[in-house]
Amino acid sequence: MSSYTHSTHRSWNRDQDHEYYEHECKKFRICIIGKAGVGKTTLLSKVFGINEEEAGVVRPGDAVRNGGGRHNIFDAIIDENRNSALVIHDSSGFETGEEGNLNLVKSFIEHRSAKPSLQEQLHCIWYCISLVDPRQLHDAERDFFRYLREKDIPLVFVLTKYDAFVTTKVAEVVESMEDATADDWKKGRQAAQEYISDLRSFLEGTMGYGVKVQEVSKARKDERLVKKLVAETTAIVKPNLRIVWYRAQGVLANQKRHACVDHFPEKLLNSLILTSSMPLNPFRGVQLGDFFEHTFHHCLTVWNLPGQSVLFTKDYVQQMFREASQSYIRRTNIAAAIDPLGPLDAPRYIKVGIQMACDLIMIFQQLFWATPRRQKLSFSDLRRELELYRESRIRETIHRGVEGEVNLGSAFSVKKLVRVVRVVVEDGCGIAHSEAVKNHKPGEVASLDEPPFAELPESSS
Ligand SMILES: Nc1nc2c(ncn2[C@@H]2O[C@H](COP(=O)(O)OP(=O)(O)OP(=O)(O)O)[C@@H](O)[C@H]2O)c(=O)[nH]1
Ligand SMILES: [Mg+2]
Repeated sequence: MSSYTHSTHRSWNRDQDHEYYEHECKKFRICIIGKAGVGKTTLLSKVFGINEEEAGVVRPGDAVRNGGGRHNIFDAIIDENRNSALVIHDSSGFETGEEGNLNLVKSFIEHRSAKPSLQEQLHCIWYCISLVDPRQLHDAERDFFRYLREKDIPLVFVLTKYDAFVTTKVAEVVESMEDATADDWKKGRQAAQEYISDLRSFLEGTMGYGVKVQEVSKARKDERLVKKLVAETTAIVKPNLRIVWYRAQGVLANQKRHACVDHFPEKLLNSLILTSSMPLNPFRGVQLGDFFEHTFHHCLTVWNLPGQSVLFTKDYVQQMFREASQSYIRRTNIAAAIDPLGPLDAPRYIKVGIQMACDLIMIFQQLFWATPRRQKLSFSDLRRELELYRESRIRETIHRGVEGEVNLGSAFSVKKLVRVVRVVVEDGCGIAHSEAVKNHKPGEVASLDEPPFAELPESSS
């Protein structure tokens, strides 16, 4: 065991962190509306890793019940273990012509709008319309859209089952689906897009120009559509809620990565600088351990991986992360306690701290990519990924990068250190990208649910 064990008993100050990352708001509150069977539950599980059957339901004025089951829109669906940054309100399916249902939704929206705190208000609405639903939009729904238009709540129209819709378009022109050529599929997609653009014009007519409309599907090949939905939603989420949204969404690693760097707690860097530069400070090693622990919690907060709240509470898990980052740190640690040089040598300790921070961000990203977000992270996944990281070229590159960037000119400025983390992490992503491309076999992405290259700048198309 390393010499850090003493610091693992120190408890992390939750309240402070909440204050820091979440301002007045700890959870993103989203409301999803749509007729029966349009795919609401499927979408929620894709984007947020939430399974309604497993999640807890909070009835107003009631305690948390386990096992969702039947619920109505007033119930708050919460699953701390899978996604600690999210509250869902699901309208549950209603049938065409059931005006009563939309009135219930309306009274729910009124009820939430009247809440005094940001935390209790609705932060976003996804209104789902199935592309393959023969049921047309009816008058009550159109009235409801006009009602939503007057509300100051970010709203996206989500057109579901795009995959099935394209298939029906292809089926309209071929004798049998087996005979469909690549060209037929292309035409099918074109026809689908034409229909969507008509629907968009209609919605623009009702809601005003600039209304957000995004088609999605549950098919793996259409993952980019779900990503677009997340990106579109980000664009309209109120700025003071963005960080909570970044935490809640389980689709875009780059949002989480940037949030992790841009919101790196200044307090932490300040104390790293301070303790490193005190001459003859016998506690530098301990303080490096604290720095690690707080950075670890910062990553946990932002990456918000499914299952982390159960898995990561164990001391030895943090220990495993430490070893993946700095299996050779003990020497530095001992040297830190006896080194008489003080400020002159401080960059070296700051370097170790910054390397740990960059490692953690890279490891969390790797865990995010490697475990499909609908699955909880398991202990064996974790062990495998940490092992991979430890042996990877990425760690080497990161450490070398920090060596090069941290010097007497940058080591004592919080701003400059954040910049170092940003530059080094982006370089590390470049390596991750090229390795992913190298190892990527077409049609074999199951183990890499989300190929990282899909969202790195080099491959944005
Ligand atoms: N082809 C296709 N099927 C989908 C898609 N999304 C959902 N489905 C299927 O549609 C059915 C209903 O999906 P759910 O997610 O349960 O729909 P829901 O809106 O939650 O339904 P209620 O809870 O009854 O209101 C399931 O069989 C899903 O597998 C999609 O994008 N494409
Ligand atoms: Mg459902």
